[in-house]
Amino acid sequence: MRVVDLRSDTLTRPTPAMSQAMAEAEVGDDVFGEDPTVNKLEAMAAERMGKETALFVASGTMGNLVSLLAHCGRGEEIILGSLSHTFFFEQGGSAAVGGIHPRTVANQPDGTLPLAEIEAAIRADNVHFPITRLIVLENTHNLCSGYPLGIDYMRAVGDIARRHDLKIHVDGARFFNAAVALDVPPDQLAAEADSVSFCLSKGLAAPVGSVVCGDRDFIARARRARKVVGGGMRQAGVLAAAGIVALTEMVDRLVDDHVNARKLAEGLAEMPGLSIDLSRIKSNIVFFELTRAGMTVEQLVKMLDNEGARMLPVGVGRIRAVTHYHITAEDIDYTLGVVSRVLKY
Ligand code: TLP
Repeated sequence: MRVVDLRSDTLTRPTPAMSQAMAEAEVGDDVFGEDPTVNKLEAMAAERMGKETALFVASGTMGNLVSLLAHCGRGEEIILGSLSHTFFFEQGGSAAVGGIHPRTVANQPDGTLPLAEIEAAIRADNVHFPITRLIVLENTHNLCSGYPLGIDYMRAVGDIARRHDLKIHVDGARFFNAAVALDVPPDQLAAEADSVSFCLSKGLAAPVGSVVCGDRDFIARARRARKVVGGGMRQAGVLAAAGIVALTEMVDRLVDDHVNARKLAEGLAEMPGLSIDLSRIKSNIVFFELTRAGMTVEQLVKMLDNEGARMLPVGVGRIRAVTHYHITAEDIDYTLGVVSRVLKY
């Protein structure tokens, strides 16, 4: 049976060019700093983000964890969104591993944290309080429909951070989706961030890996943190080789994923029993709600699955579909056919 799998862009498999680059990669021991392919990927990533240097890590979760460990000490506090991946989906790793205290601010539907609330969350100098060190933003924002945070918003947060001597970390798992959606160069979008972590293994289709970018001192601390969490990889050039292809060949095509997401959303909007706000479709993530009585989200997802269209139930009454490299415009037509058939049962 034909299966169109929209559960996540993490499902992407390496392209033929990636497989070839991996097979032919020149490698060395990266813990010794001697893997030329890792070094090349890190240099390319830093250049794209307009940062001094970079660090190749195993995953987005590891990228965020080592960044937080590099920015903060035990008992220090980060301000982050109540719906952020770092708060929601990373096992509270920065608290569990680093003793870093999370202070959440409610995300707005567009993924932002209200500026006044960020400011209000910053601790005064008082013996009772933890010390605020870092603001964590997410771009694009996964649980907020893949919304991109724009340059103006970044500048406003940058201004707060400067005034209070705080750092900014961006969980940019889908940072290139944000840059493409906003049509801005990634380095400009990253300009206010002290560190940005982006994933090679989501829409960019590499099999493994993320890259953390920042200044040399920060990356030196992140490198130590990576080692203590067991992320010192050896001949990691076989993975970095795919990452280089991802950065070279897979960024510009993200626009196709955004077009397909919109096409899917417009089709779903026509169907009775579903509710979707089309104004919220900005990148490759589509959230919609089931409004039809007598059917649960889990039942709907199961029926879709049986008919060859896979999506993910996320939160109460919500379903997520994510477009990516393996999803064509024709797959969207097929998916819409499946949804409409299933809803008629
Ligand atoms: N997100 C995954 C799941 O964990 C939910 C997905 O399918 O979307 N930051 C953001 C914004 C993410 O969306 C993810 C993964 C991560 C970090 C973590 O990346 P990995 O899975 O590489 O550790």
